Amino acid sequence: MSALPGSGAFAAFCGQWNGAVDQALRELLPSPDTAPQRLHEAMHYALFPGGKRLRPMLVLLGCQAAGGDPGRALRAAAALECLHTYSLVHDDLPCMDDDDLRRGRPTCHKVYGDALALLAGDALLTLAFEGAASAGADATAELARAAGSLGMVGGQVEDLASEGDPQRHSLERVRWIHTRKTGALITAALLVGAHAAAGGAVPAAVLEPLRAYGDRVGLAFQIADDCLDLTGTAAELGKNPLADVALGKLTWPAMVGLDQSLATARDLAAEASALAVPITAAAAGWRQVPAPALDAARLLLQDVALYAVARRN
Ligand code: GRG
Repeated sequence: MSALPGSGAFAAFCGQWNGAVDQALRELLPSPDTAPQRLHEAMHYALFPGGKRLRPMLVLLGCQAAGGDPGRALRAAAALECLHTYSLVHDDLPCMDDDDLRRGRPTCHKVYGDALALLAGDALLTLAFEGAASAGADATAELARAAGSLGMVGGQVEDLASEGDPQRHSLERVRWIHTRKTGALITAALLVGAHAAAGGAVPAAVLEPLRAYGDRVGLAFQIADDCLDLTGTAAELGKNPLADVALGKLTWPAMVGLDQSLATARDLAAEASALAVPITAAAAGWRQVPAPALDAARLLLQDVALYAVARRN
């Protein structure tokens, strides 16, 4: 993740932790020469070199914002990336969005075939729960809720249904979809990180503002994604632009136009940014944390909110 917009704090954080996240992924995943070899190769293909690694970085940031050492959350961070990558592999399948380009390369099913890509996704999903268990039972349950029928999968179902149903397109429906399809996992990443910080019960005073922050960043991130589908290039995005338009998808700009969409995304980012102070204040009230670590977390939370909207990929 280079040349991110914003203060530079999140870019520096990513630079600091990227290698450790990749190492944690390699430790969580069976090596590509483990039987069944082709399955493990497909899982590695989907994960490496990877995309922006936003969700694992949010796990580490959630941990720091709750007063923990991000190094404690690395296995959980790898788990979030496995789960996210499963969703991309399945999302690209012919029975879903039917895409041939992802992260700048042919999609997993284009290289390994539909059946193996489906199974590689399944294996990444289940592996994610092995990794999340390192952050405890609360973290594992949080991830399960976010990824399941009330979260990401539910959002995906409604997203697919909306394609053939333009007369029922509305802003309320697109908010419902985006909150679940994309926002739920982004919020869960932060909360899993907070659970990893403590290795035990985290007070609601910390979790709730962090959840409110994640919900706003997650929605802003997906609105920005909708806008990038219209304004980005394949080289920037690593996937085909105008894919949403081609599928007749329900998107934010389809409802209110590009300018109004970006304005809403910026408003959400500003609301999220304002929550950085209450989040870190609650962490300070909960446990002994050196002030510089929480100051850094506050700046990072503010910078990520900005990045979610101003990003170019
Ligand atoms: C259960 C069969 C079955 C399928 C599930 C859950 C699901 C399919 C799809 C999830 C929905 C999905 C793919 C949402 C997209 C969210 C999104 C904005 C993805 C792109 O995230 P980035 O930009 O990607 O962070 P990189 O590649 O950078 O990690």
